[in-house]
Amino acid sequence: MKTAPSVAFAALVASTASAHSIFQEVYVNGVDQGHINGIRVPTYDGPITDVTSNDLICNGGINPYQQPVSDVIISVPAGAQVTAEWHHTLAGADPSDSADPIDKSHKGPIMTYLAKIPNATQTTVTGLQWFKIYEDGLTVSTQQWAVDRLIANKGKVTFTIPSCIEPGQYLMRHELIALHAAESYPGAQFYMECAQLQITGGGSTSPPTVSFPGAYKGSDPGITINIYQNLTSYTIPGPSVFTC
Ligand SMILES: *[C@@H]1O[C@H](CO)[C@@H](O)[C@H](O)[C@H]1NC(C)=O
Ligand SMILES: *[C@@H]1O[C@H](CO)[C@@H](O)[C@H](O)[C@H]1NC(C)=O
Ligand SMILES: [Cu+2]
Repeated sequence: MKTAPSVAFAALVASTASAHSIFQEVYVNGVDQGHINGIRVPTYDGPITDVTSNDLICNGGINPYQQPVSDVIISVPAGAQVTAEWHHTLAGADPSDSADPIDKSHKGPIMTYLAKIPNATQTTVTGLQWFKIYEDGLTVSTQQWAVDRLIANKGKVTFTIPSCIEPGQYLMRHELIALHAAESYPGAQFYMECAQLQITGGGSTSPPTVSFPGAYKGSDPGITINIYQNLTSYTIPGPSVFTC
């Protein structure tokens, strides 16, 4: 039987209105850094939908941070493999929750950015210069999204810290965009948290950077999109991934 798309769409949005997610744990070369250690986590798992908001930088704001905000700075050798782990709520993994790590309706891309910062625990996050180190979008041949892979991997996403960047303190902005309601803007749901890193080793390369807010527009083809069709391409928002 055929259901009118608008009815199916409305039902989907209603049934998944609170099935959100929080990036809440970091692993460095496979070593667990501890639950919510070194990450600015909000208590509420809801999205940011305004690409011009300062809340798009490191969340917080309309989703207030869990207090006290972690003062841990995670040490990461340049070139290391970092794993980010997401769960539906701050309580962590819950195998009995069908929306953990995130509801399967929340299809979309996953990205990681870094920005140098004088002090990784400082409150101010405006004015930083960001570069993208990882992105995963849509596999067209299977119509599998990065979020489908995240769910299959029980909330974990692994990527590499570039080996040539300068040592120092950084924020790592790890982001998931859910596109289930993205047919018009605002509609896409931006989920992100920032981890506090001390990158060691490395080199002296300064990648080209973008600003948040600023890097995304509501009209970006990867932000305003109807995903309820067989897509022949998907353009991940933001700059291209920096490689050494
Ligand atoms: C870094 O920022 C935190 C939070 O504002 C502050 O407590 C700490 O003293 C700062 N560290 C340095 C070295 O300035
Ligand atoms: C996408 O294509 C597959 C295989 O041709 C088809 O079964 C499916 O119904 C299509 N989905 C949509 C949303 O058009
Ligand atoms: Cu949600």
